[in-house]
Amino acid sequence: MKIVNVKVIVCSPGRNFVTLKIETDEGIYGLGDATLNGRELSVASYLQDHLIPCLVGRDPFQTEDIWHYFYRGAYWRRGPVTMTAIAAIDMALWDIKGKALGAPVYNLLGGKSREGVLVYAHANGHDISETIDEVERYRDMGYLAIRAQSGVPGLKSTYGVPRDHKYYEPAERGLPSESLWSAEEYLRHVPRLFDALRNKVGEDLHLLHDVHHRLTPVQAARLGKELEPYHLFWMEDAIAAELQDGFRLIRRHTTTPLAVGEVFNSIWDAEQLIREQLIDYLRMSVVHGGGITAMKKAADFAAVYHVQLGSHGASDLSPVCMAAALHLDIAINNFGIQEHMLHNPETEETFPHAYFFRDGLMYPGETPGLGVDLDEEVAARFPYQRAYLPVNRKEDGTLFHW
Ligand code: GCO
Ligand code: MG
Repeated sequence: MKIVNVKVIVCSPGRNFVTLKIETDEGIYGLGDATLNGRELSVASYLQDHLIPCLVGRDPFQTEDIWHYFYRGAYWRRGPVTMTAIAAIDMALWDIKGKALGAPVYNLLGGKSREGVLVYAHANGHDISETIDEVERYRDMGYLAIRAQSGVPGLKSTYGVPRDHKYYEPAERGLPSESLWSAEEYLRHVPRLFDALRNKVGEDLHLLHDVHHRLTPVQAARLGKELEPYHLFWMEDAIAAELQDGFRLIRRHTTTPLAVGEVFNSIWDAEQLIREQLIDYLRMSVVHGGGITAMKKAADFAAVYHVQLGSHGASDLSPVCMAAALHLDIAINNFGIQEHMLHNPETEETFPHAYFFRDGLMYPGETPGLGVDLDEEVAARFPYQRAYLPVNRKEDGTLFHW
């Protein structure tokens, strides 16, 4: 089999997605997600201008060699743009391999280690009582694990909470908006949120929380400690993790489980965190972590240190990535949980898929390959629109982590 044609499809059914389609001389094609939120066109260009010319003519079964060709062969390594582009190629090749062999991709990765994939939903509200209502709504939909975020008194906008009452989507059309941050207000508020939530929903529901990189190590240690009575499934991205050593301090002070890594793009971003057992869950995703080939190895490395996978699955990761994540999640032994943020109806129409949700778990389906398609006619109705994630400042104007 030979790769004969490769195209990049950029569409915006409510938000931007970049999809790679690799076509072969046998009529089989594969899809890969290449979406990097707010930087979509850079990945499209990296693919179009630099990778696709080297891909045409190759045997799509050579996933390992092709991965190394683009990783080592570029000389310049790592980085979100590069690794997202490599990931898209890798996903599409696994999709082709599965279709050609008549096998769902999970069967090529070791088969099913479990019947279904535990997922967590997103509940958010402008205040504690709205957040509690949302948690209960998701619990009624069957979710067994729910992330809870709430507006912070004194702050105009907060990560994870939509401005209006619509569904949360951090990227906004136009130029970046700015939000204001106060660690003091936030640190006072979050323990109250989880105290109220546990009182209302009891102990059985898994509760999660995302700090979104905004604390210092000692502040994160304090929050983790104060949240201990509420038994969180995890506290996510407590600090900005470039400084992997920062997690040592947090770990020393709290038994609240720690998750990190949605912005990581290589195992080297997490190597120390995993080797020193400073985290419990690795959040790196198939789309930003270099594809199925790279993520299977990252999961196997993490397994040695009893770290589990808890992949990023926000709405900016397309249904192609969600399908790839579910095939990996169901296959590996050290799976923990998968994020599941619902896509809007336009996105669902653009990307028909075999995966589904039932009673708190997700299933990749039995279709050969990844089990996801792209309806190009529908996609053409939704052209690209420039959009950015917000930027964040401290109250005195200092630019901070968003
Ligand atoms: C999450 C994330 C998202 C990201 C978004 C960035 O845990 O789902 O933190 O909300 O901010 O995916 O593109
Ligand atoms: Mg997050």
